[in-house]
Amino acid sequence: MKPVFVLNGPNLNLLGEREPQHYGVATLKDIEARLQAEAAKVALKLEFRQTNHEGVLVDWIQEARHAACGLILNAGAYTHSSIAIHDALKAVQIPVIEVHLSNVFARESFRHHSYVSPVARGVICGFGPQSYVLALMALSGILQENPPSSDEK
Ligand code: CA2
Repeated sequence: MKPVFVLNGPNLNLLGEREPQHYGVATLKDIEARLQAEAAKVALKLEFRQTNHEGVLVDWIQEARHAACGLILNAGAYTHSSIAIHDALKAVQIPVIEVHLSNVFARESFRHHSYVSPVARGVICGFGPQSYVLALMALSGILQENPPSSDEK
């Protein structure tokens, strides 16, 4: 089985350092460790990455088309601005779950629009690090219901 790609966008490398009122105290390494433990329970492999660069996210989304069985994406602030990421996701056949740590709808209005949501299978936001775990559980359910065909594995 191919891994699930978990892709994280700009500034998420700063988690745990500032803005705990929005993002909590866990670091991205803490989130990865927790998610790896949850993935092992449901027999999924994870490829967990972070970048501050929009084009790198686009490259990784394109890579996921062939190298991953599913995609969990926290595109950070690019969620609200990136048509390039929207277009890259349109070309993806595997299930994509959009995640956010914070409840973006309870924050500034510029965070209420997402270029990711229209091309995602579903969206989970507002549960802190648990958002990632819930996304993984959703993906695990989708993959159990619709297992990748043998040439997709
Ligand atoms: O809630 C989320 O997961 C977000 O994707 C986080 C982004 C934000 O732009 C989105 O609207 C919602 C921000 C990434 C983290 O930024 C930090 C900045 C300073 C310190 C810690 C994190």
